[in-house]
Amino acid sequence: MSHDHHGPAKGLKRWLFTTNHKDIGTLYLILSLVMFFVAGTMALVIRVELFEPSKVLVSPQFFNQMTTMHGLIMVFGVVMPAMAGLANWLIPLMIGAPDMALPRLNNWSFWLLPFAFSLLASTLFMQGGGPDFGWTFYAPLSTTYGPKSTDFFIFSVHMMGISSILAALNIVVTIFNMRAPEMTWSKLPIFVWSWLVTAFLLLGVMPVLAGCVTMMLMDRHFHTSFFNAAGGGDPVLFQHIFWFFGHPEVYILILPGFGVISEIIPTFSRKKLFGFHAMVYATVAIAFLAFIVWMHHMFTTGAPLGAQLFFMYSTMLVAVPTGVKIFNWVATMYRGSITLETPMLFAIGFLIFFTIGGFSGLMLAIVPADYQYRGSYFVVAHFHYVLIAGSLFSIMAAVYYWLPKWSGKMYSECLGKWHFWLTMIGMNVTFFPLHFVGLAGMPRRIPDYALQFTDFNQLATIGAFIFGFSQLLFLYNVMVTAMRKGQDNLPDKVWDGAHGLEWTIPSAAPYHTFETPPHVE
Ligand code: HEM
Ligand SMILES: [Cu+2]
Repeated sequence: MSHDHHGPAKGLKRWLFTTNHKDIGTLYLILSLVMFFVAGTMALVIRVELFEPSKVLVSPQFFNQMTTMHGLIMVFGVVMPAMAGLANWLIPLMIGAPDMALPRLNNWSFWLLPFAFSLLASTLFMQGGGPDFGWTFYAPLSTTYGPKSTDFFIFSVHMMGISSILAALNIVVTIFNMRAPEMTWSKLPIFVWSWLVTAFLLLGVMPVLAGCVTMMLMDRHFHTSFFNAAGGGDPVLFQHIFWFFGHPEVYILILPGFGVISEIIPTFSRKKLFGFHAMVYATVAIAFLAFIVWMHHMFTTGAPLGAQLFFMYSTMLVAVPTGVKIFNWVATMYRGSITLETPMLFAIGFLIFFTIGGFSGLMLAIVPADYQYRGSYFVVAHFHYVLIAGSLFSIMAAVYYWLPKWSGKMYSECLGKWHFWLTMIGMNVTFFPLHFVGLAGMPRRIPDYALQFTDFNQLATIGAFIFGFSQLLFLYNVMVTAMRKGQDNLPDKVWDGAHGLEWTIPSAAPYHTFETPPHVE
């Protein structure tokens, strides 16, 4: 029977109107890569300014705009879109579905983002400058004292929120309804499980963020006083609402990364993932705990002692399921036939540095000690270990791991290894010393500092440049691989230890896959 099999449309229209999960996955990943260099450049501006005390390059006000935009863009413009790109590419392939459940909605979820980020970036050119109140945009900095452009920031956050909610809905519906008939919950790949849990986190907290910025807008223009004590409100209310979103948000950035690592370590250890069910339960437990620890960001706002103790212990409890996961990853590697291709290097880098970030997290959970850490560079060092290792390393591991499947071509291992080692060295030279200047009392978000912090700050700045410029190797390697003509004749199963449905289809993955559901196992 003839069955007319149309490929992608040609030209710009293909990308604007596409409903194909692979195209949309690619779009997300490209957006993320572009924003990575934008936000990375901002980080380098910050680090140049901090090379020496007093003014080096930019005004204090611009410095504040840079720290704010760097954080906002890294979180919303780099990590979240990259994870969404992986979800789009991989979830249908891994569950044996022809596409996402709601393909047209999928196109809309993506295309909201370039508009949201263009709007956000344009605030830097507005009168009064862009957002300068930190990525946490605490009231009253963002309400009473925010620049005019804050309203555009609010609109931009609304658009990002809508995008995330729609994408999360799509992911949940796809996983529930589009699995191949024999794919039971206990056969669901661990990356898909991780994204399912993440999607519920998104659905739980993105509306809270939307509410938060809406209340800000009301306070700014419609004479409400949600966050204004003079009108009967309370700025601490802002922090409760923000962190009820903000803490789960950090797990939104990390859980899909856990899923990636749980796919890669078994492949390059040539063993099954140790403790699959425990891994799933641990993910769910982490997600649950994420909702009850938000106040650990607010220990110094004067909460009752009982509340402080509750949030201290509940925060420390997160170390239990996280410890289970780390134990299982190590147990998977134990006595495996390990090889160290680039994805595995990033996975092991993830394990080591995420563990360091986890331990500084435990330190931060201790209420009495928190009074020393609060607002210092110790916090900055902590969350960069968690985010660079937890999110960025797992995204990069994922790109190296699946790029041959996506493109049909193999990247350069040699360049990949250089990229890994320089990234790892750069990251540690940047952020390890910042633990110490933080403990010694150097405050974050301030363009100037006391003389005795100079040496470590210069080291950190050098590290940041090593880190930043080594990302050009990544860019080059990925671009050359993706754009090079022809194919490399790769087997379906690119990595000999790999498991899962995505390794049963040709490399490169054809434009349409699983039009009839595959047989599982
Ligand atoms: C080597 C790469 C990076 C460098 C050199 C860097 C550097 C910095 C610096 C210097 C700050 C300002 C700290 C302060 O003064 O408060 C900062 C803040 C921040 N960074 Fe990064 N960063 C990097 C990568 C990342 C990544 C990958 C993420 C997220 C995935 C990220 C998320 C943040 C956040 C959320 C803030 C807080 C912004 C705020 O306080 O409002 N950074 N970073
Ligand atoms: Cu938190």
